[in-house]
Amino acid sequence: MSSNFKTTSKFLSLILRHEPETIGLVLDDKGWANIDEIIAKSSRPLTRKLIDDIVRTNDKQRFIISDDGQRIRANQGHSINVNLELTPCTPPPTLYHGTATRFWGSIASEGLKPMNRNHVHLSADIETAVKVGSRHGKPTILVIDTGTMHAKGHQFFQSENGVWLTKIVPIEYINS
Ligand code: HQG
Repeated sequence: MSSNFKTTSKFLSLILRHEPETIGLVLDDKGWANIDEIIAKSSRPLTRKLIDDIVRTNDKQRFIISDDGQRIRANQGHSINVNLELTPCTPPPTLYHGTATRFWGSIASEGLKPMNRNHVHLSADIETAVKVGSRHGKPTILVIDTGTMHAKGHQFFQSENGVWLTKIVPIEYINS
């Protein structure tokens, strides 16, 4: 991936998940932004082709373009409040959460919280969880008893790009 690709992808994550106001953009209540408006307001050299190429080739399929081709939104990871219209679904019996060892003390006392995002993010496989945890430091993998959580009434969602989401994970469902 070229560095222009990477920095533009990060820029799209920033404006579509966290701070649209940095370029004077307003997302609708479902998180969509008009692509021509992004291109017009961005101070970066953005083109429609570059955006299309990033959406198509993004390693984690972070973004999606609307059926009419005019709008774009992030599939997950928001800190701003958007309605992604996610449908509750049944998770596999076990999911994984990759975090850093330095967070364990706090997690052990209060469970997993969404922190700055709207959901706690869970991975279907250990390899992905290691990558997620490594972003924060020395990784540690928490094994989540999602089967029991779901049976006890906790809701789970799967984003368009396959990330599992839930509001919180109380400590009794976490095995380290
Ligand atoms: C930790 C990436 C202390 C939590 C990834 C995590 C993911 C606590 C950090 C997505 C805590 C938040 C999300 C508590 C949770 N005390 N620390 N009670 N509860 N934490 O980045 O899950 O590349 O907001 O363990 O692939 O690391 O951006 O969440 O370490 O899917 O597309 O607080 O971001 O996707 O960190 O990552 P984050 P995350 P993208």
